Amino acid sequence: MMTTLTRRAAMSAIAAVGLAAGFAAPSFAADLTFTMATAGSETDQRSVAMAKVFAPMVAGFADYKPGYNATMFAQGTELEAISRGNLTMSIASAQEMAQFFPEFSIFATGYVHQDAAHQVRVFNDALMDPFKKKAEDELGVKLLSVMYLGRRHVNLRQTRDEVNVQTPADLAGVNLRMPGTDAWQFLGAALGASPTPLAFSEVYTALATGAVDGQDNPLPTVVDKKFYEVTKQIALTSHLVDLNYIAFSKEVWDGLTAEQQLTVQRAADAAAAYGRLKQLDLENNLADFIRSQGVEIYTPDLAAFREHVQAQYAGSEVAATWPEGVLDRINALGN
Ligand code: KDO
Repeated sequence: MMTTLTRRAAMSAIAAVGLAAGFAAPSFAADLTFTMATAGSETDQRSVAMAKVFAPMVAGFADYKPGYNATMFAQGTELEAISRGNLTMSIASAQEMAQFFPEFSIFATGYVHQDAAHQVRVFNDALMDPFKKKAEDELGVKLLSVMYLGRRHVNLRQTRDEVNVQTPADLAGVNLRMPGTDAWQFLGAALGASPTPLAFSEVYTALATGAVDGQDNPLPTVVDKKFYEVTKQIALTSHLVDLNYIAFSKEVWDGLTAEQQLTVQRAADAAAAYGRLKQLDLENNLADFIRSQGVEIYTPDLAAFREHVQAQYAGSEVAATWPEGVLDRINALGN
């Protein structure tokens, strides 16, 4: 089999001959195409990181073909698509992984991860090895790196005069859109709200029409998707320091040379690091803009939320799926 370098050299030689003979130069085509599906927009920092950092790093042997806004695969179906060989990569959530392996819900549990650095320590710790191995062996999905989505907060249509969110009791009867998996719905209920499953692509319209009272996402997403146009308040609950995995087809991975695998791994880590910094920067600097759009932002009783949410998980069916000792190990990696 021709190596990439010799193939490139051969292509250049063909191009030179073609040019000398007066033909147009054939365009260089990469050996592979990495398709990547996400529900996120093109301007979401995770998408930007993949396009600006990951794609150029693998360009020597692979074309990167992203599909944004769930246009390539519906939100939540990407992992199955990878598993079936119909997709190379996705920006996958722990909640989606939990659909296949319920124990992944531990990484989707309220008030477990403390910040972006904690997420990275957890992902790179040996505690993740059995999770990663199971995903590879049983789903054919390799988790390359961890991306930072951010601190999720409660973002409502109602003004603060109508609903003043101080404790979970204040969310009683609030119809809160959450993404459509069990792990998400459990979290919504644990917050004290009435969770409603809905695809990300439908959230703006649902808020605009009043089909839901609110949604939860980090501040950069509120701005990227213009949710501030159709909401009136954000209670900074920080109930989930949310992450995504750069999920990659194990089958495609196994077909790569060792050198290509190293490049893909480095490209994923570099993209995750770039996206993390960009997202943190946005997260720290968007509050004023959101306020200027007429949305009130305030901090509720965080201790009340943390206590209530943790109490809902303790002894639950969700927590029963967590391997012995893993929560302690995650906590030990905290600050
Ligand atoms: C969402 O649907 O609210 C969510 O934020 C869930 C995340 O896991 C992630 O899938 C994200 O959407 C999409 O990438 C769009 O930002």
